[in-house]
Amino acid sequence: RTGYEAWLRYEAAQYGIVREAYASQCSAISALGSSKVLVTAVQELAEAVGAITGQQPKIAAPPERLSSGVLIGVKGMLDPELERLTADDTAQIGDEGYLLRTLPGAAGEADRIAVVGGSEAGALYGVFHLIRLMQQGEPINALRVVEQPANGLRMINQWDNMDGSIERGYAGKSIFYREGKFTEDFERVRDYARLLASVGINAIAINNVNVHRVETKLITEAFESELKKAADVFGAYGIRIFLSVNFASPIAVGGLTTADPLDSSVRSWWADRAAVLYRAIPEFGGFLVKADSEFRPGPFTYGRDHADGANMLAEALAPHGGIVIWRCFVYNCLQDWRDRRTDRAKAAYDHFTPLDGNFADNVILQIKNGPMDFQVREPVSPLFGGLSRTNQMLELQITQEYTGQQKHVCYLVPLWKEVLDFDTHAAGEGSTIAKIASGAVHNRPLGGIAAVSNIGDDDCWTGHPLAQANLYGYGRLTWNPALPAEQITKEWIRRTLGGDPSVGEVVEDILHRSWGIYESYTSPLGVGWMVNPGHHYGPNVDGYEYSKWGTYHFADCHGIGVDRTIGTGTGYAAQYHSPWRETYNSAELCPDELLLFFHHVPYTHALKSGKTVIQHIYDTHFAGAEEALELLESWQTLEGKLENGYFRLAAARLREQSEHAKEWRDVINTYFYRKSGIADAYGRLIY
Ligand code: BDP
Repeated sequence: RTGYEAWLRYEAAQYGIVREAYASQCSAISALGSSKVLVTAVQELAEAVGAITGQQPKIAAPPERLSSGVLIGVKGMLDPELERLTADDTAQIGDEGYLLRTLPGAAGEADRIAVVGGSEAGALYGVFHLIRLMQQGEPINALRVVEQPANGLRMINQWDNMDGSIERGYAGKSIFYREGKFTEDFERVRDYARLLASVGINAIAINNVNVHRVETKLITEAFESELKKAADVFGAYGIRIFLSVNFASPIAVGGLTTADPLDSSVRSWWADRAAVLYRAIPEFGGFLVKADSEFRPGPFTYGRDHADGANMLAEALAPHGGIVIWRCFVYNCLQDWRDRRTDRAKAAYDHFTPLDGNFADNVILQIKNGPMDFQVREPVSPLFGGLSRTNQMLELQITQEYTGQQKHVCYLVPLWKEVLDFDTHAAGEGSTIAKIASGAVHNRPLGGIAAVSNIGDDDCWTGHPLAQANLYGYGRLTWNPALPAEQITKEWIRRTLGGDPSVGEVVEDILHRSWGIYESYTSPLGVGWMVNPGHHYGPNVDGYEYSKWGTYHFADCHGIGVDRTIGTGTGYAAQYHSPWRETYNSAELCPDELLLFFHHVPYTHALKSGKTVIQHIYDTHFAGAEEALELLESWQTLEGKLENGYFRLAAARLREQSEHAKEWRDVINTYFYRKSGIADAYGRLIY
């Protein structure tokens, strides 16, 4: 299956001398313990070493001790000698961290490699690090690596429905469900767990946040055995499972007449549910909740606020160590488009900042990166800067709902880096999103990053083979948000496509240009949307303009953009700390790429680049469509250098992208030419 192995594709090491070195350094593997995650770690390493070196390592059965080879264990549970030799380093690792260290072997023996985790999962991450080094041909003879994840929760959200469909899925059907049931064959789920664990993911919500009728039953006994199975499969890779729950479950499956979070029968119903779930699955993670949003039920029905709702569930889960992840994607999706004072962008902040400090310690608020909805360009959600006494986590979207639906290549790592590095100034300089989400800025007990998955049962997992890089990069960033995008890209290429530098250069260039190119031929200057309603693919400038969703551009014959300033506009800019508030509030200071998100300006408004808004629109759309074609052309130079199926799959998508980019260009340029009546300075418009 083309692309199925993704970045865990093990080629024999290129040079004999390297192969030999790895083979002798990893000639044997032993685990100091026999728990299921350590067993996984041993198997994974053995498989990788076998494939990379051509020699199968010996696997020592515990408690047999090896005098050379790779020793895998958990800090505090090693033998006294190893404990002593690694103590300096392991003192620095917490729960999921690890140490990789070369230690001298016994007299006359070769060196040993110790992989010591702060927990079993930590040891597994250490093993995957070692594998990563070998896939890249790096030396492993003098290792001293100490790693600790920046985020406690490194999570994936599946938007899978039990009928087998995936909301916003662009890579086939669910690998989890078919026709209202769990799949019988968990092999593919296991392979997914491997991919996720290999980049450090430790949590997964296995059903859509929009919980329909069948999925509501996931918390009942009806699915207990399948849930247990899923939990075991993921558990063997150190990943906890979560369920998205329906806030109205007490009514829908509990036979109660209310779901009021302050009602005692409701509270005890949820407590019983939690107890039953945890009896079956002691390592169950908890609940993910979308409430009072896009027609989902929630506490508002009962005149309660979201802290009441979240805390009620938190109380049910707390005795079992479970957590509630409560989404902040809450806004009025039935607004009056004629009323320019309402602003969807303000909603999350307005709903949640008054509740800061009211949430239980085992509640985390999950906040989308931007205030709207995963557009190609948005400012960072101001809610991150508006909460200091509440656990928060960042929500990203790997699935490319608004960024080309895995037909277009759009490498999102650079976008995510911008988000993570954004300094909110919430607690002075350095209050970046990365540090707020991890909990570091406000010293919060819980935090992390979640993202909507982009995989399905498609052979290559992600529809577009290059979209695998987004899943990979996402995982790497949850572990360490400070990793440079270029490093992530290089790693992914090397591991997935091998070491041919002429391939690497081309693919790296394609990935790194892709977000900018996509942005340039789609909606301009941060204004967003302009897509076909419903499925969200392809251009439709007024698709959402006169509808209730709160997603407008306000283009008329004079100008375009949303006035979100403090004086004349919706006042959204006031939700930011200085200096962003002033920066965004001023059309002169506002960065070009976000101008139309914050300001309504005439088409003749001069950007910092010196161009007018209208000429910028024309230029970027002409250039973007041309560059999309260049992506295809440069991919075509790889023919014969990649596995043929893989090559053709991506080529077909890039061809579709280049065609579709022309459609975007023409629809957008024509629309604005007609609206503005201003001709292109270079006479390229023929309509
Ligand atoms: C939007 C999607 C919709 C999701 C919603 C959400 O269009 O399918 O249900 O977000 O995040 O991006 O809940």
